[in-house]
Amino acid sequence: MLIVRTPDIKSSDITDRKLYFGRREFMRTAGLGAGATAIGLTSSAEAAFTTVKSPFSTDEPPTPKDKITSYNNYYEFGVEKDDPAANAGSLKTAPWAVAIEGECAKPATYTLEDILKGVTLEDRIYRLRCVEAWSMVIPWVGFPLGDLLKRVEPAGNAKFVAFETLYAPEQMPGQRERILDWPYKEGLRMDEAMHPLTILAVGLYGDVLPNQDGAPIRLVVPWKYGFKSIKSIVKIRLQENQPVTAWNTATPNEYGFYSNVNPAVDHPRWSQATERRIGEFSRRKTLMFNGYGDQVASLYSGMDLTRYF
Ligand SMILES: Nc1nc2c(c(=O)[nH]1)N[C@H]1C(S)=C(S)[C@@H](COP(=O)(O)O)O[C@H]1N2
Ligand SMILES: [Mo]
Repeated sequence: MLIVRTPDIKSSDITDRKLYFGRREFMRTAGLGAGATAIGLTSSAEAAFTTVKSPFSTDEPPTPKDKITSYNNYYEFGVEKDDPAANAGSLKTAPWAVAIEGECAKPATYTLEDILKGVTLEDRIYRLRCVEAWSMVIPWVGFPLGDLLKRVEPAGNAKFVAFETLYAPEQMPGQRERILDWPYKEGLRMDEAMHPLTILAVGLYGDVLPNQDGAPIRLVVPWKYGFKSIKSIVKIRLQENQPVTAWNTATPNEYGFYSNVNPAVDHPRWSQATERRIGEFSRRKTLMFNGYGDQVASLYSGMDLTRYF
């Protein structure tokens, strides 16, 4: 077991008392406070999670935390990259519940605390490749989505999983405008959802997930374009049919259901061959399946990879 401690809390992290105590409350109710207390909380250092390392992590250097938390796509809080960090403070992340419904033996609404009870949280350092041709390396804290899905006992006809973000226009200014068909929706095929690389993240850099990164719980599917990794999830539905997704509905010729990272298939308006790694000067070559082909290519054998953008 590896105890992750945040090395130093900046004054900007502790000045907002509401956020600070909100976070403490989350840790306590999620049953995470015990470990934190055991190693001794002080006002200058604080452990948010106890985590284990994962063999799925990349050893590439993580993108600095200030970049990961200030350069975001979260259209519920505005369409500019710095809008989510500026506006997502209005999102109320506690209490939080996720309804899991549809084709399963034990549909249930789980509180965040229920979801995390008995779960081993892992450090998963993954590449994130946005469809806009920029990328980061993000040290997530999370656990396999498949472990949660197994708890509801999926039925044989559960072929897909649909996800929805919270719909709360009073908290999410972007939802007061018709940018997308709210709430944000995404989906995976069942085998993609059960794949060990697919995680639900609740933290990054060993700390509680910042609101702008999808607090309190978001999907991360590292071999697909970033828009598949839906934030602030309140609903998960097991279903027989392929789910309707927000970006595919908005612009079907630009954003497909599969959206596996593929340098050989260009976006209608730009090349996907290279990417800008945030914090680096020169561009990198984009890798097939974002470099996760060894683990996931077999999921798509027999599919025409030039079509499933
Ligand atoms: N609900 C919701 N989820 C979302 C988005 C969004 O606008 N709304 N943007 C997506 C896109 S395009 C990307 S690249 C990633 C960005 O995640 P990050 O801001 O944590 O890096 O979130 C994805 N999840
Ligand atoms: Mo994206």
